Formats: sequence, C-alpha cells, structure tokens
Amino acid sequence: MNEHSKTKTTNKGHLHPLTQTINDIVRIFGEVGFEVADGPEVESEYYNFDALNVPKDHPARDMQDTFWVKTRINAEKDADGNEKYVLRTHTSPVQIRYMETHKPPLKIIVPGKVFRNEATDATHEAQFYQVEGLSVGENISMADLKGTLEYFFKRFFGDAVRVRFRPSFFPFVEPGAEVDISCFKCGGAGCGVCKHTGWIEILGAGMVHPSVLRGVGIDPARYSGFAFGGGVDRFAMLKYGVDDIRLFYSKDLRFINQF
Ligand code: 2NM
Repeated sequence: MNEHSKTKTTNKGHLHPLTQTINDIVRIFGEVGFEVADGPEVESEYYNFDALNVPKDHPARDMQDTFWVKTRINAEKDADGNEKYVLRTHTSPVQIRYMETHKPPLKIIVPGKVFRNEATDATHEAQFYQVEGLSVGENISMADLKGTLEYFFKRFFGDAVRVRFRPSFFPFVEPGAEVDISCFKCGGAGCGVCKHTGWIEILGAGMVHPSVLRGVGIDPARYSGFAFGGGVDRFAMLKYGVDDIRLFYSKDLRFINQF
C-alpha cells in the first residue's frame, strides 16, 4: 500500500462557531435589505460615548468598565482636554460613522469585536462579539423594529419564537426596550434554558435618540430610526447549548470540532 491507495479523509477544518453565527446573522438580515458596516476597534471617546449621548459622568466610562488606551497621545491630549481613545465598548460608534457619511434611508448591521474591562466568568468575557442594527428613514417606527426582530429571531431560533418588549433605558435611544424571546426550547412552559420563566433576555433596542441623529447631521423632524444591540456569543451559547462563553476562546479542539 502506498500513500495514495489508502482510504483517507482529509480534515479541511471549518469556520469557528462564532464566525458561523455571524455569517448566519448577516445572511438573515441581508435577505431584508441590511448591509454590513465595520469600523475601528480602537475608538475615540467622542465616537464611543459622546456621539451616543452617554453622559460625561456615566459609570460605563469608568476605568473599571472601559479599557482606556494608554498612549502618549492620550497622556498628552488628556491635559489639554482633547481626544482620548478607548477599545470600543460597543459597535455603535460604527453606526455613528456610517450616519455621518450616508444619507437616509439606510439599513445596516454591524457585527464586531468589543471590549469591557470586567472580571470574566461563565457568561462574561473581556473581549466578545456584538451585533448591532440600525434603520433610519422617514416614518420608521417601533413597529418596524418589532417586526424586523420577530423575522430575525424566527429565522435564527425557529418559527415558534415570539418576541416581547419591556420598557428600559439606554442613553442613545428613546423610548428604549429590553427584548425577550419566548423560550425556543420549552415553548414558554418553563425549563432550564429560560430559568423557568418562559422568556429569554436577548437584546437591547429602541428608537434612536433625536440628539444622536442631530449630532450626525440627520434632521430628527424629518427622519426617525430604530437600533438594537446584542451579544453574538450569547446567541451562539443559546442556540448550541454552550454553558461557558470562555469555551469559544479556549482553542480546545474537542469543543471546536463539535460545530
Ligand atoms: C443597543 C441598544 C439600543 C444602538 C443605538 C445606536 C445608534 F448609533 F444608532 F445610536 N447603535 N446601537 C443601540 C440601541 C444599541 O445595544 C444594547
């Protein structure tokens, strides 16, 4: 027997489960007209916080929550009150940049890496993936937001999934909502996946704050928009039944090769 006569399958490898999940999300939103946008992972304080209506004294800006980039640029400009840089804490700055350079109507999703300065455990990583969506046009409403999310979650988790909104607050939207989906595992009866509540917290969302639109040169009297944001890692954990986010970053092939 020589090398060529053996029956042998070649292990070609495959995409990482988080990459597969991002590709699924991009394909589903693409079917209803959302384009993908991206931008820098090192962001200015202006794009990461100020343009998003986050107050100067908001706890999210603390050293405990945000990785401030220690460059000479920061050290020098800090004292002058000029621009400082962070590892982006969300992908929203990409949406700000996109709105500055594109006229409505616009529909984008922004998947990407984000960073939070916090302790890690089974459900928290200092680096993870987020996906945010944005639709701006004339007469865009909360009903468009809910319909879009219902379409997405039915495609992603299954047709039986229902969506509900609970009032919430984020500085960059008004009104804001926490979005829950009915449990795709038990259908709402209660099980381990939904912690016996029948519902799973899955996204934050809302109508883009008029100050945010004004800041990028979009007239809030003429245009409105919805936005939403959620964790790609969390979507993947729920869909594939993974109980520890750190497994995605572990490089353990016994884990990775299950996907
Ligand atoms: C969320 C929740 C609600 C959001 C808002 C924007 C922007 F840039 F348009 F203002 N981008 N993303 C948003 C809104 C994100 O994540 C929890």
